[in-house]
Amino acid sequence: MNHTKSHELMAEAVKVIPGGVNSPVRAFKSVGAAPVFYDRAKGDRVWDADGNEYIDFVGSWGPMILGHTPDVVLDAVRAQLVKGTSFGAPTELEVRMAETLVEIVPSIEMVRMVSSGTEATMSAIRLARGFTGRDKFVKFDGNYHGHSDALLVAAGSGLITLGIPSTPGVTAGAAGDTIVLPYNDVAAVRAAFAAQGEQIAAIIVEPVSGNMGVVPPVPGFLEGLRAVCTEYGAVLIFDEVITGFRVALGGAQERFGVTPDLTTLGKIIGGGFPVGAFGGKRDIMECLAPVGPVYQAGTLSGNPVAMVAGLALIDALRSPGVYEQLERSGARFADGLRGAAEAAGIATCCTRVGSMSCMFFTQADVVDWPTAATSDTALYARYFRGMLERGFTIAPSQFEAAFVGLAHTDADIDSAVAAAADVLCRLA
Ligand code: KE4
Repeated sequence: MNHTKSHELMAEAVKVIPGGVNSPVRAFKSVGAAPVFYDRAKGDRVWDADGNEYIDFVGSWGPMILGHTPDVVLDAVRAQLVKGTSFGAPTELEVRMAETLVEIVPSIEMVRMVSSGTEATMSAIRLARGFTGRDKFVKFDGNYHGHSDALLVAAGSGLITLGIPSTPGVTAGAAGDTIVLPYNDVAAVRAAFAAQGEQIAAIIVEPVSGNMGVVPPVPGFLEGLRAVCTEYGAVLIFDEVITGFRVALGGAQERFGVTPDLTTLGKIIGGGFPVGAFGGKRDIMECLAPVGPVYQAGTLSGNPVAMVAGLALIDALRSPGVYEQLERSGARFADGLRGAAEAAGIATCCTRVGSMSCMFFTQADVVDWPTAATSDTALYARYFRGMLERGFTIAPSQFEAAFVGLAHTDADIDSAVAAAADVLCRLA
């Protein structure tokens, strides 16, 4: 493939943007390739600046569950653009979005819109601290909840991709109340609460980890977190920025039948526009200004363009059979890759929840960060480059998720599996 234009753009980009990218994982640092600059997309296809066509399994890191530029979203956005792109004042659209989230997400009785997942999780932690009057909170090794200071501790996604153990600029004071525990380890959570439970405001968890690769909750993990939070009066926060509307219409909390006190959302609910949300129990949410004393704000919060895009996308996801199709396509993709690796004699641990999946290049049973970390990232990098050259975009990191959406046909999935088989047998 010819990547001349992408290389030229990268040479210009690095002069004016740190690393040439506006988010580190886009730099392809861990996969030994020069980043590809995208030009356009439709359905499950993306085209780069050189006109190369790819079948896309990144999907903008999750939002493109309908595929790229779905007509229902484009039509809604076009109609809104001429009415106004931002008012800094309340609109009916925000009411309809809030009512939709309240109706669909089991834990949400009230919700506040923001403009990113980072804002959502940062605000949820502050709210939990304000509600309980406690300072400490629990997160899990390998979970990524955006880049606010207190959450950039033992975080996943770009930090583990780039091997950044801790981030300069995050002060001991900012991170000193963050308790990091092993994912899928309820005993460790119980021990931490036994020791200092009266100081712990919240547990925040990815109910299905998507930022150390895909790591499902082991049976009893989410239920255990729920029980401990109830016992100690701590706030259970499900960070469903990835899993929300992905693993079920009502997210992981619907799929696994465990209801948190607060939920954070992002990605899918914006239909590809900048959006985040945090919501939950009324008595907690009403601690937020202007009702209560916990301050949180945002110029573009509830942006009307993002609202119509998200409402159109969510409406499409409510059609009968959508999640059955996502389940089938997710399984077709993940099972196909697993079979290709087995045929090539390459040890992998393949994980999947619905239409999000990961192929870890390890023979370990991946259940947490230490087991995920046994993956051969150099081998993954060779696999990534092989797939890219064959016209398939997958996550430029072993420690991210692959996403299948409604635009992926069986034929496109099968062609990705065939390409993977060809790449993997050359890696063995
Ligand atoms: P944003 O601030 O990037 O919108 O959301 C932060 C966030 C919060 N919670 C979870 C579970 C998330 O996965 C994310 C962001 N996800 C990463 C990809 N794993 C975004 C990609 C990037 O950083 O460029």
